[in-house]
Amino acid sequence: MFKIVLFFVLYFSFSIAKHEHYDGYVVYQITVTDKQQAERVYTLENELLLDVWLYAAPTIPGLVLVPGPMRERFQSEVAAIGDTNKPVIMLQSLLHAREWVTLPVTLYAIEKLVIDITDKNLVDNIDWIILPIANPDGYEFSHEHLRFWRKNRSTGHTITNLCVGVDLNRNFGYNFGLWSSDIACSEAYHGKGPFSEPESQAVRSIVLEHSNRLELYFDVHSHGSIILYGYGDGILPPNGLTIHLVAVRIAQAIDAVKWPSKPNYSVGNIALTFANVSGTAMDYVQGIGVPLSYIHEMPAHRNENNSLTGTLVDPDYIEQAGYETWEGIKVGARWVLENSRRNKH
Ligand SMILES: *[C@@H]1O[C@H](CO)[C@@H](O)[C@H](O)[C@H]1NC(C)=O
Ligand SMILES: *[C@@H]1O[C@H](CO)[C@@H](O)[C@H](O)[C@H]1NC(C)=O
Ligand SMILES: *[C@@H]1O[C@H](CO)[C@@H](O)[C@H](O)[C@H]1NC(C)=O
Ligand SMILES: CC(=O)N[C@H]1CO[C@H](CO)[C@@H](O)[C@@H]1O
Ligand SMILES: [Zn+2]
Repeated sequence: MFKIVLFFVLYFSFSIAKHEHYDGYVVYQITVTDKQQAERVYTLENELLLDVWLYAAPTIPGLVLVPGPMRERFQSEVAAIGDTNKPVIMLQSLLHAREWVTLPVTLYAIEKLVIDITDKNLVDNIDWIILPIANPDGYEFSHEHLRFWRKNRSTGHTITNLCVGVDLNRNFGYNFGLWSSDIACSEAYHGKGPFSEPESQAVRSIVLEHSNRLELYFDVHSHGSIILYGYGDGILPPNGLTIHLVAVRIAQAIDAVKWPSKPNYSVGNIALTFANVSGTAMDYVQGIGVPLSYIHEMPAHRNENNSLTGTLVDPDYIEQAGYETWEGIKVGARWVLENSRRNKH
């Protein structure tokens, strides 16, 4: 019957108040083959209180926003042909609040998947999950108060609330607490326990919901011009060679279009390149069996080596940041299409 595609998931569950309305909403792309099917979408619009962004016609796929509680009914109405076999790729930015230059990367990807589609096979054959602001309260705080705020804004870690916030990229349940700080005032404070924070819980639930199809997890940070992979204790996953190879290809694709003033990307295991780390989202996702999981560190602002000023954003670089990183993401996506676990049987 219909061909529906999970287009993107609006995980606004921890967004600021005016967006709470969209908690759990999902946007589906619908392809219809005849007029009757197109009319069926009209009737579903009223039955299920759908918000139709774009009506489907036999020549044009439609876009439909489905409220969370209606997802199951919507899927059973139209999803009999629905494709739940596609690989999933997840892109994420702003887990660390101050790393503003990571946002253009995910927004540019959305642009290339929804508006300015030049690689249709990546749209048609992959389900993309994009979480542009993984740490919304910290991000807002870095705009309103302290530009270099990194953590989330959770309280209750000290008696007087002198120090606020947990480093979300130390709060995930992999090697939790081994090489992070238990001091609330530290920038690398890991929180009261693994997944103590709603933001890391939200990422976990997205990842677990799609774990059997999730092939590539790409967590964008700033800065360092480096693509990092697990594990944070220096032990390589069994497919470490593949993880490294795909990262090199992604890096080379970005290098080919980067600004000449920026260094080439490098690639490596995070512990061997920097230091042992624990509780990263990357390691957690790798650890549940997702084949490719990366931290992608964007180039430093004006090649600054300082960990704070390197995260600043040159307005001229914003579009380039999105463009060049998408060149790399596409390479990863194509690799997934050719090698996903689904193709192996
Ligand atoms: C990093 O973790 C590995 C594995 O647990 C351990 O052997 C090594 O000593 C650690 N390195 C540091 C600097 O703590
Ligand atoms: C950067 O990478 C390109 C291609 O990957 C290579 O040709 C070039 O020599 C590299 N530059 C440096 C400085 O290593
Ligand atoms: C950052 O460090 C690199 C390597 O040491 C050096 O080449 C570069 O000039 C430094 N950048 C700045 C802005 O100092
Ligand atoms: C997303 C989320 O849970 N944000 C919380 C961060 O911490 C502040 C302060 O405790 C809460 O008000 C937010 O709800
Ligand atoms: Zn970061």
